[in-house]
Amino acid sequence: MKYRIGISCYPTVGGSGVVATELGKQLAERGHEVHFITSSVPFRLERMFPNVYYHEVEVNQYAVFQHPPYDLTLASKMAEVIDREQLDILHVHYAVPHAICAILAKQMASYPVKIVTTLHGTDITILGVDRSLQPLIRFGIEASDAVTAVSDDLIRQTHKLVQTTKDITTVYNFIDERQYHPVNSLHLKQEYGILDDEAVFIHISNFRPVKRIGDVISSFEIITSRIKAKLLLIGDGQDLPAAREMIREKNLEDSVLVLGSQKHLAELLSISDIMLLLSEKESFGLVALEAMACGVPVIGTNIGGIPEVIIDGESGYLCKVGDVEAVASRAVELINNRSLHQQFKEAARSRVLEQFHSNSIVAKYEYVYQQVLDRK
Ligand code: GMT
Repeated sequence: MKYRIGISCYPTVGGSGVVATELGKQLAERGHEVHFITSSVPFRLERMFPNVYYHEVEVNQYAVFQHPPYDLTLASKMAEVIDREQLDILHVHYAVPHAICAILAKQMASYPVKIVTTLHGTDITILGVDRSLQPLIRFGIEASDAVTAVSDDLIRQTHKLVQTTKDITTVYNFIDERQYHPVNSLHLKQEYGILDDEAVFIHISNFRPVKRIGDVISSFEIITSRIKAKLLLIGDGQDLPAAREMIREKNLEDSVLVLGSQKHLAELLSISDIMLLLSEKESFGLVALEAMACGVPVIGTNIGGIPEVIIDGESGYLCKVGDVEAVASRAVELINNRSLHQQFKEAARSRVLEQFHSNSIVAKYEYVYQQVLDRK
């Protein structure tokens, strides 16, 4: 069956926006008609794709409103698109605000659309602890026709924090394998002044406090006292100035390359030996999957959904949050054991292709759509 599917997400850089956009692109490739309803063109929608349409949510400021009414404008746009395009499914990413907007839109529209909500983590583990938002999140989840979450751990967290018994299905994240695979980008090493005998560590994030950038730098400080290494920091966010300060204080300016937001991640990952993902909250860790797809083992924290992505001792290592000594020891051990490192690289890539392949993940979403549409 081919469906007409509306997708709403935050279109800016961020895991949930990336997953929503990649899903839309893959659904369109499989013959579905996909309508993005977002405040700007999703950043991964970098060119025209057949079967993909974009409906802009234009938020105007009126003197009567104290704040620009994004949620209301979105709901109204959703209702318009549901009826005009006769959407079978409105797939929203985030319980708040997007599921709430979708529920409102469904009430306004005449066409019998079904709402599928995907929880990504930030909407639950950060907003879900805010008592003033809890009832709203619970309502968004319970009034959706189907709810998916990006890890089993996120389902447990949702049931606990939001106090709902709603049936939620795990649908793991995926990457586009055509984009994330090992590439020959050795020239970058020369351009960045990375020597042949230096191990390359990489961290990619939005530099929010949950990512614990301080732990990444502290682990690297220990690592670089034991082996020759460079650290690539990719991304931008509120903790980047503090990270720069820490790098300066620790005299690591020559070995930490702060590269800011970058587009060609497969090239940067392909020159990296190990990724560090030391977050205190992480419902999945899409960057870990991107790294693994490029053959990069990941040392991550044993929290949230990370243990569902990285198999400890096979495709990377898991350490306690804040245990920078353990992270450094594991990293040095892996770099010093070339054959083990090679084994981890292969295991990381195989894991992505076997457990998180886009074909099987997108098929799971199609199955969720089919189930809600079959349910009258
Ligand atoms: O990690 C972030 O801060 C961005 C955030 C988002 O909402 O875009 O990412 C969340 O969703 C991603 C895609 O499902 C997951 O891979 C991330 O683990 C999750 N972030 C957190 O749970 C902190």
